[in-house]
Amino acid sequence: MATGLSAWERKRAELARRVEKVVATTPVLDIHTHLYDPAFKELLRWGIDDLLTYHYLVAEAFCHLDAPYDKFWALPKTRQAQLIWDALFVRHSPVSEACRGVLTTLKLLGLEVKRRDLPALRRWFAQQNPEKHLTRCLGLARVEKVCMTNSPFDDPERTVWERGFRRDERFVAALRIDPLLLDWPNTATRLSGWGYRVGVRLSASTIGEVRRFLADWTKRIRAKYLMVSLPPAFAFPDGNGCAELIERAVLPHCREFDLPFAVMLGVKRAVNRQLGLAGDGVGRSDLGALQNLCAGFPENKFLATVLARENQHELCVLARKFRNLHIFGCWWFTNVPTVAEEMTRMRLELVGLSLTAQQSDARVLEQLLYKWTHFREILARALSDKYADLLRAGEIERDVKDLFGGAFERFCGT
Ligand code: FIX
Ligand code: ZN
Repeated sequence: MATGLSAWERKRAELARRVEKVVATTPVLDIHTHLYDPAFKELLRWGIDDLLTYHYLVAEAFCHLDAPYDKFWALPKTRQAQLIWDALFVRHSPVSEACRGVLTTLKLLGLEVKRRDLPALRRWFAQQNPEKHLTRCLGLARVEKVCMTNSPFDDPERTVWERGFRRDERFVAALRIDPLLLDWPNTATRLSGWGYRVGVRLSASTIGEVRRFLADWTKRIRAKYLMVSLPPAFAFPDGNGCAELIERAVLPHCREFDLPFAVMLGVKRAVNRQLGLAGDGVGRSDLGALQNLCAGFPENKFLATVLARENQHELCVLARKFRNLHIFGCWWFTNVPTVAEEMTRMRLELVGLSLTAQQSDARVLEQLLYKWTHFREILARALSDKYADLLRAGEIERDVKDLFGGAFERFCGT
C-alpha cells in the first residue's frame, strides 16, 4: 500500500479492489451470443482465422485495403485473415476495441502477441482439442451459460435441430424470427413448403398457422425467449405486416408460453451491401414504439437493447416506467469502452440493478474472453464509484449476480 494516503483514500482503494474481485469472479449468464452448442459442429466458430475475419474487423480493414470487395470475398478464409492481420495488426497499431479484443484474447490464452507471428498462432490453435478448448474458454471468461441465436430460417442450423441431438446444458436456445416479421411474403412461401397452411394475407387461419410454427419451434429448441432486431423506422402500432404479426401472433404466443419477446432496436441493415455482414449501420429509433408495446401489452414481457447512443437515456427512463421491460447489454457499436461505461453508469443511476448489464454478442468462441474481461473492468469502475457514494452500503456479491444474469432469470420467471 502506498504511503501518504489518507484513511479515506485507503478505504476507497480497498473498496475498489473488493469490487474488482467480485466482478472478475462472478459467473455470467451471457444472454445473447451467436455461438452454438458443439453439436452444431462448424457453426460454432473458433480459432485465429475466425477471430481475424470477425465482421467488426472486416469493416475496419477495408478502411485500409484497396482490393475490390468481391475479390476479397472470393479469397479463402485464411487469406482474408492474413490481409486483415497485415492491415490492422502489422501495418497499424491495433487501437480499436475489436483489435484490442484480439490481443486481450490471445494474451489470456497464454499466447505471445508482441511478435505478431500469425503462423505460430495458427499452429497453436490447430493443436487444440475442440471440446477441451470450449470448456477452457468458458472457464477463462467465467461464463456459465450462453444463449444462442437460433433461426429456423437458417438452413444448416435447421437441419441439425430437425435431426435432433443431445443438448449441452451450457447452451440455451433463443428463437430468432427476423425473416418472419421483416420479410413476410417470402417467409410465407417457406412456411408453406414446411407444411404450414399460410397465405400472404394475414387471415385468421394464417395467423393460427404462424402460431403453430412458433409453438413447434419453441418446443423443439426449448426457447428461453423470442427475439428480433428491428430497423430505426420500426413503429408500433403500424399498418404493416410486421406490427400485425407481432400483435396477432408473436405476443399471444409469448403469453401462452410465458416467454419474453426481445427487441433489438436501431440496426440499419446493409448500409454498404458490399461489406456483407460487416455492412450494417445504426440509426436512432423512435422508442415510442417500445413504450406502446409495454403499455399496450402489460401481460407480455419485453427484453430490449438499443443500438444508437442517442436512445440510451430514453431507454433507461422507459425501464423505470414499465416492470414488464428488462433492458440488457451494450450492443455492438455501443460495446466500446467510452459508450459502454457511459451507458452502464447511467443505467445504474436511473434504473438500478434490475437489468442485465452486458451480453457479449460473441460470434467466435474465444471472443468471450475479451468481451467479458473488458466489460468487467468497466463495471467494476462504475460500481465501486457507486458504492463509495453510498458510503459502502451495497451488497456487492448479490448485486453483481443480478447484473450478470440473476435479474434476467427472475424477469423470465425461472
Ligand atoms: O442482430 C444481431 O443479433 C446483431 O448482434 C448481429 O447480427 C450483428 O451482426 C453482430 O454481430 C453484433 O454484434
Ligand atoms: Zn447479435
